[in-house]
Amino acid sequence: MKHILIIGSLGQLGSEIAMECRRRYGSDNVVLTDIRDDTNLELVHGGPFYKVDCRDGKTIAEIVQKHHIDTIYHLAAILSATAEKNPLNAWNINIGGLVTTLEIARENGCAVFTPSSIGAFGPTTPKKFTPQDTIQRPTSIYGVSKVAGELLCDYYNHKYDVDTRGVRFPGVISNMTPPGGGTTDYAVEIYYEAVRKEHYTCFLRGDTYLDMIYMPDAIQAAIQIMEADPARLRHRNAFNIASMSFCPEEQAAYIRKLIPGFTISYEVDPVRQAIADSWPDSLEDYAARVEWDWKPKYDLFSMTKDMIDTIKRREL
Ligand code: AKB
Repeated sequence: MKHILIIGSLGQLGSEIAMECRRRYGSDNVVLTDIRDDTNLELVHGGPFYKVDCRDGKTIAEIVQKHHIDTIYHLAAILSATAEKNPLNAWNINIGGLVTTLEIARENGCAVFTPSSIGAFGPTTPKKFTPQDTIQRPTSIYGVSKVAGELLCDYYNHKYDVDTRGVRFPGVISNMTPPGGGTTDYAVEIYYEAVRKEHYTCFLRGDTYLDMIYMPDAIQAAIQIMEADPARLRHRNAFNIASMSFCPEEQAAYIRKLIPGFTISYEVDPVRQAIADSWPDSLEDYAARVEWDWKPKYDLFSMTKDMIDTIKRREL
C-alpha cells in the first residue's frame, strides 16, 4: 500500500486529488498538509492533517518519517495572476517549496509529483499544437518558476535518481474548490455566474484560446502518471496533457445550449490578457498518450453539462 503526502492539499487541485487518494489508498495512508486549516474541514478532520508552510523542511521531513511516506504530491503554488502582484514572493514559495520537497524526497527515497503548467511556455513557443519539447521562454514570473521547476525535477532525477514525475496542466475547471489567482479562472467563474445570474463579465477577450481540462481528468492524470511503469517513461516531468481548447465566446455558446438566456460581456484585465496572449492556444500530447496511456474523458460539451447540472443541484 502506498503512503502518500499531499502538500498544498486544500487548494483547487490539492483538495480533489486528496479526496481521490484517500478513497483509493485509505484515509490513514494519505497525509495532508497546507498553510491553512480553515477550509474543507472534511479533509482536515478525515485523516492525518498538518498545518505547515511548504518551505518548512524540518517539519515536513518529520512528517515524512513518522508516516513512512513513499510518494509526495507537491501542489502548493502561487498562480499566474497573483504571482505578478508580488513576483519575489511567488518565486520564493513556488521554488522554495519545490526545492524543500525534492531534498526531503532525496533523503527519504520518495517519489515526487510536481505540476507544471501551460504557463511554462511563452510568446516565442509555437502557439498551436505546441510540441512536448520546444522553446520555453515564458514572460510571467509564474512561468519562469514553472520552467525552473521542470528543470529542477529533471535534475533531481538524473543526478540523485529521485523518481520525479509531472504533467503540464491546462486551466483546471472544477466545481468543488474555487481556483485562486489564475489567468484561466474565468472558465470556472462563468459557470457559477451563468447559473446564478445568466450573465458573466469576462476578464479575457472573447477570442482568447487556451487549453483547459475538467477536474476528473486532471485527477486521473496525476494518479495515472505516478502509477505508470517507469520503464516506459522517456520523459519524466512536464508531460503535455491536452483535453480541450476553447475561447470564452465558444464556452458561452455551449452554455447557451443549456441556459438559453445566458449572455456574456467583456471587461478585459490587461495583466491577465497579456499572460493569456503569451500562452499556447492548444497543446500536442502525443508523448503522454504513448508513454503512459493518457486519454481524457471529457470534452467542452460533457464538461459544461456536468458543471451546470452540479451547480444547479447544489444552489437551486
Ligand atoms: C493559472 O491560470 O495560473 C493556472 C495555470 C494555467 O497554470 N490555472
